[in-house]
Amino acid sequence: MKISHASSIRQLKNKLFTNEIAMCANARTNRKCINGYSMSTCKSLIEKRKFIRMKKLFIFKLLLLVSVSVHCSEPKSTTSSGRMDWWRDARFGMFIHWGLYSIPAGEWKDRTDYNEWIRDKAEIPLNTYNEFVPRFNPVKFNAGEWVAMAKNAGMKYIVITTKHHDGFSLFDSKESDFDIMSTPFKRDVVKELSAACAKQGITLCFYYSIMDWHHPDYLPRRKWETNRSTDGADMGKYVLYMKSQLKELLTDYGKIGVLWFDGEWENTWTHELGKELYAYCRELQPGIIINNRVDKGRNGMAGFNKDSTFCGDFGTPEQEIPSTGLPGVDWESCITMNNHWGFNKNDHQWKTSEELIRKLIDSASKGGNFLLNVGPTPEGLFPDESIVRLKDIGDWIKENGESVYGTKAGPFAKLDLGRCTQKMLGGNTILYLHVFDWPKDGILNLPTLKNKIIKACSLSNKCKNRCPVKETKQGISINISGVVPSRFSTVIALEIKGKPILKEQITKK
Ligand code: H79
Repeated sequence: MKISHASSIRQLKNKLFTNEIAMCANARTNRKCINGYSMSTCKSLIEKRKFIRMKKLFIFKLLLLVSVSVHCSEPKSTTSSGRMDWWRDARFGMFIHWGLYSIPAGEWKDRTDYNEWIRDKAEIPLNTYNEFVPRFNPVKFNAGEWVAMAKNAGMKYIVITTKHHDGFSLFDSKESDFDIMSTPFKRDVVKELSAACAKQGITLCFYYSIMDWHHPDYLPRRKWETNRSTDGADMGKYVLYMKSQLKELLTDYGKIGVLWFDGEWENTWTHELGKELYAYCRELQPGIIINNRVDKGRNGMAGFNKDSTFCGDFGTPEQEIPSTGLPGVDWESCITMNNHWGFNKNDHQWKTSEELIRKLIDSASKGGNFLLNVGPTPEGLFPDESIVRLKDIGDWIKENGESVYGTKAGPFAKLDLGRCTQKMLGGNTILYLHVFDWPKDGILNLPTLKNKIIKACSLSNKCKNRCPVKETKQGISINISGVVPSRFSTVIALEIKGKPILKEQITKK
């Protein structure tokens, strides 16, 4: 898919539009037509122009369709289109799981461990689940505050659940009454988030579930849902419904960064449907990035199937960071802060700030993105535990962000000291050494590099003091005994000349 098609269309549209307005204004007000043409010549010129415009737009649209349908994934080596660039540089985003399921907060009858799957797991009949609609009134919701918390944590994009498996639309959808406008809240929270994101420079992205436990045409029903009739249910009609909703989402909310599909694994969803949906969304927003769950190319929770015939721009490991990354493809690990995506008031098993920061580093060191989840309360607030962790991550990012943003996977297979990310700067490379285990003797040991070493310093004091570096046959040793460790993870920046060339691969675990 070439981005130039889209911009050419836009340019062409603008040009014709401006000309036409000028001519029409003259014709309508019966003033003299431009360039001294008579009124009839002017009117026929307008008609002619309209025809040319339609013809050109048709050809461009056709080209666009062809190129979109041919390429339904973005190989990692592609640098020309630039479509993935912002996302590759961003490295860190916020997932938000919010909907009707936030109201029971994980509790139903005698159990307290439910989540956004509560309707299915607790086998709640549709009519009973619908009773959450008049109870959804998150009066404390403030889009600006949510976006600011993501931004201050160093996140560059937000993925919000516009519709989860329960089928509830968190946005104002003309296609469904099972949406936020039917709740007492009656505010399009997605619209408010899109305005806040635009204001604060954060890229808004949409999660959208293919599986839908509410729409009458979606098939199959849940196994336990024996009294919900399937008479007349038509998956084809459901696909049209999805497309109409996606059209709303991709036309009324500005430029969207990523479409994050999910719930694609039931056998009513096929590769052909996935391919078509990918092309459809790219047609609506040519620059959009779409995850691999639009199609069937996902390998369970590992989130990636090597077969490149499947559509999708990136793999989606869920609740895990692949041990050696996913070589040759883009990927993003999505992880919860506790053990649930949607709000669960009894889940107190929070990962520590240090664990979360190290997961971000781990993902970046393997060339992947990190999408960290928040499950807001039914009142519209982030849980306090999430707020504390976001603040800690933000503090670490303020000092060490350059070791994450715009970096690539480090060159070493495995490092005893922790992790490594890298970035080219002019003709040099900065190797960011993330020290997870502080060496007792104050010496960081690295494998030998063929490159000339320029300097080593710590980001914790803004690289004001240099760390002495020694090169021996065994490798490189950096003396960090004078460095004051950072609170969660210390970063040593090692600058070398050129691209890193390893003398030997480290094999130790
Ligand atoms: O939105 C959150 C979860 O609700 C959702 N994905 C995250 C981002 C999610 N949906 N399902 N699951 C999590 C777990 C589903 C697992 C399974 Fe399967 C579905 C097991 C068998 C079918 C997917 C497909 C994993 C293996 C095959």
